[in-house]
Amino acid sequence: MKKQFLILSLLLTTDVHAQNDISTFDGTFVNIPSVKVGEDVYSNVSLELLEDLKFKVNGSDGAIKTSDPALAEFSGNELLIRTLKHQELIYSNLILKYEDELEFSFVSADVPLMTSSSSFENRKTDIWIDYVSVRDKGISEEISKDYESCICEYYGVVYADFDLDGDDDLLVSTVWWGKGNLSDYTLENYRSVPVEMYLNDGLGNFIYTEDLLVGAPPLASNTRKAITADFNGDIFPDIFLAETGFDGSPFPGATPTLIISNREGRYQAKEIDEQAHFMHGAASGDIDSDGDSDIVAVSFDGILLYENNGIGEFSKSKINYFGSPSGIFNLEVFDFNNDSHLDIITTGHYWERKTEIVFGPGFITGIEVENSDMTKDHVVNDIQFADLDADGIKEIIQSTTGGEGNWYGGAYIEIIYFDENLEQSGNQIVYQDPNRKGPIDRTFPKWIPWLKIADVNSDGKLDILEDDRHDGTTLINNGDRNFALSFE
Ligand SMILES: [Ca+2]
Ligand SMILES: [Ca+2]
Ligand SMILES: [Ca+2]
Ligand SMILES: [Ca+2]
Repeated sequence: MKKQFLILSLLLTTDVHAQNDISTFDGTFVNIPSVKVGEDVYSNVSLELLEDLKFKVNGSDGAIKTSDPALAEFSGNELLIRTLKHQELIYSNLILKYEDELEFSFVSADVPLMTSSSSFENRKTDIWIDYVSVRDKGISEEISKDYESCICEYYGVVYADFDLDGDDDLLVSTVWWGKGNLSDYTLENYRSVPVEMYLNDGLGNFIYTEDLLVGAPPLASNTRKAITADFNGDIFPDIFLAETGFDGSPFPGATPTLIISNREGRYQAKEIDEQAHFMHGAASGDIDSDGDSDIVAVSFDGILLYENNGIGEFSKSKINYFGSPSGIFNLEVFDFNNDSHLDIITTGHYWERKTEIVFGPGFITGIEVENSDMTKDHVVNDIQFADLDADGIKEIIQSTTGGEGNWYGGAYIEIIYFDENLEQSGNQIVYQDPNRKGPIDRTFPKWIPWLKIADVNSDGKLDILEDDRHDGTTLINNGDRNFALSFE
């Protein structure tokens, strides 16, 4: 009888979680769907607001023994409520101190940085850092030692407020190239590399941590792009890694990795696709306008859509418009024509396939983007969208480098202008250095994998930066389409 009751409670509790897995405050009552107390988890704990920010326990649906993570935790002295929704506001890390007779007093709370469903929007951050120096030397040396490689080249960089304390933290996913001269880069030697998470201490320092991970850091197989959005709708930002796997014949691919939060804000790798793909880029956004963040990815097997069911479970299909993905290596998801439907912008080996803007929600029509003569034989590494000249129309800002015959030689930044009818109206090369072809140990400037658009000198005009401050290419926007080059 007792056992049956337990199973029943478990079912009921699970059901409650699925429907409403966030703590809420309606102005009088705090409802917490799950509170961990020792080895028990209480469901639907209700606290009533008294005067002077004091709360009194109003009741609960009872407790079950479970090791499942919970949304809040009571230590005996303090109640930690990890996230709390009050009308449209979200609070995090609320601490209530236990007084007596089931009463608590409010101590503190944070306001987290909010995560958009658009991974492109989530690239924006106040942080501008040197990728090389931010990494913990001890950690990177330790990892590198095991892997006989410097593991100092990385394209997978995500800024997100993982601990919900109001500042952007960092996740980096490096690439294993063996000794770096490719002499030992074989399928037999090839290694996946653990991701590294760093928490912002609020003073500009990034502290390596494994505390927010369940178990050992997830391994990633040649991450070519990392994106962030809250895929399971629990406020905690999640991560998706577009991985190519071994970057050589026979291009076996890798299964893409989702690193997703649980109720305690701890992260775990989850496979969302059992098929291996050579995946070189990805972006997320609410493609089907049902409120959650879907993932679009570039792979040798086509342009893939992973449609989210709202709790971070995905079903895969192919976007037929693109046909063969040949020549496509990166993409963004962005509402380029401003009709409130997200569009997919693909790019890569420009000489094989031009950059295309394909319009949502149908993805049956698109337009091609013309590069300037100088960059027609280039690899387009990154595309950004911003209104730099303040005419109300967004430009494409792209980073390019050498293609066939001069692979990854040189660094170029180009702006592509459009008129109000979305007709392309001009191209402007604002930076070019054909000699940037640094080695993977970063002792000499290399091509530019990622751009950053930000008002770096606080004059109200958006500037163009290299996302990695290590080489620090900076184009200060002086207005009237004039840019002044410097290096930070
Ligand atoms: Ca943070
Ligand atoms: Ca999440
Ligand atoms: Ca969706
Ligand atoms: Ca659109």
